[in-house]
Amino acid sequence: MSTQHAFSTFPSRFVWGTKTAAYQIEGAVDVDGRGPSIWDTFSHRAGATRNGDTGDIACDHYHRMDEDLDLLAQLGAPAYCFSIAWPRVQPAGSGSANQPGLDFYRRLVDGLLRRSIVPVITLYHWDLPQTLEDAGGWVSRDTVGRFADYTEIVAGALGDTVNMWITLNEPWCSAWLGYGTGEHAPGLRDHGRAAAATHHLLLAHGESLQVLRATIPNVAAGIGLNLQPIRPATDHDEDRAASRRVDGNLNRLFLDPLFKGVYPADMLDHYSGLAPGLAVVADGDMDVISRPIDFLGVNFYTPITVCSPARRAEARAAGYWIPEAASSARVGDLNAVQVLRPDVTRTQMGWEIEPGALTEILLRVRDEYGTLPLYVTENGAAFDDYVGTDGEVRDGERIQYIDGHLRAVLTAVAAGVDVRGYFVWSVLDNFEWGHGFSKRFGLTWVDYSSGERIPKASFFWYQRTVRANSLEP
Ligand code: GCO
Repeated sequence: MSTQHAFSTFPSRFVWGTKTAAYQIEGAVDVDGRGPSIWDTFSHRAGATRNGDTGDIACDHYHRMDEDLDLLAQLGAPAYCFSIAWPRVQPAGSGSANQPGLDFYRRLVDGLLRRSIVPVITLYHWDLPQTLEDAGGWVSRDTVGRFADYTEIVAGALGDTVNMWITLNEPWCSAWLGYGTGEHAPGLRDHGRAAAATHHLLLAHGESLQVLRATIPNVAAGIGLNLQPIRPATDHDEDRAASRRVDGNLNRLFLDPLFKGVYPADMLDHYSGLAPGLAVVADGDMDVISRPIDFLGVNFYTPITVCSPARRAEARAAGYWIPEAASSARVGDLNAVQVLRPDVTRTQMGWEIEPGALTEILLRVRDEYGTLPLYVTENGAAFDDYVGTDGEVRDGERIQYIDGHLRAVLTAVAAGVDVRGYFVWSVLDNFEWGHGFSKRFGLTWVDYSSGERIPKASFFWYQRTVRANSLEP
């Protein structure tokens, strides 16, 4: 499918935005009563992150908020999606609110509104209060109730001026990177716990949704999922079966419960022998999880191609490159190996660049899960940016990446998909989890030693694109 769509102008009410996350940009991890999160614990564990980087300071956004609000105003994108750090609001994950923590977000929202920028809140972007993890974290059903209580506090404090809410960002990452592969906090490697965490995260989403609707009249509430087309390296049954397993774990394990109220049969079977696994599902849970949402946030970066581990030689013969480290397609028990196409450009993350795959996933959601409004709530790329001798950051690759994916959005829109908006990940270079500060995704360069912000060429390109609501100059 061509991503070069005939039209280059976006729907008249298309929402242009950027996105960040608390632990990745705020810093100030022990300021104004904030308690420790699982990422504070994990990032300080030896070997957990590149160079031992932590979010202790990050972009120091907590202290540089006004400067960053002015940067957002200069960019001109009318929406900004940020996440609330749960441990700023409830330092131990339960009990009464930490008012200074809430006050920070009140100032942030008021600052956005004063600059005519629409605030969009993500309630959970992976920074679970450590105290709750000590009590079982997302493997424990109790955390579901704690998240509902936390939602009530934040919605009560900010719901008068914030209408668009995302309950969870990428629950797959929280569950499978956090409890399955150990790449993310809390750094556990137990697929049975990851499957149970999957369920409790989805349940927490459903309970949070109910609280949002009870607290905020006419709220627009949704969830953000990382979705990717998963393709077999060849038409061989074993490769097709491997891609189906990865698709089941990454996409359908979340889409099916949310939109169909059931877990996919192949995944129930795949995880049936694990404990606690999906045995934690209780009567009524699936009704809670599948409560209707007002929009789905689609976080998209790259497609994945996989082969059966037994067919590595055939995959190589078919022209694929198999990185030695690719022992599995992110989750070991899926019995799949990710393969790369040598002729496809990759970002600094090693992610293949194929804008048409975004169109593919948007069409799939519409065709298989429903015609609800979609927002591309994350799309962006890391490249080897640098500041030139003239002080400029010329990131033409990022411009090309975003341009291509916006054209892919237009292709989906022209096919009748109700795509309402697009958020660049991210407005600032920031802490890229296990990669530390080694991967830069921002439209703005951040000098992590001085804190200086330098808008990159892509910042000004996006500024012009937003202003024109079009991709043509
Ligand atoms: C994610 C997270 C972001 C990442 C970004 C780049 O999708 O993993 O939402 O926190 O930083 O996507 O990986």
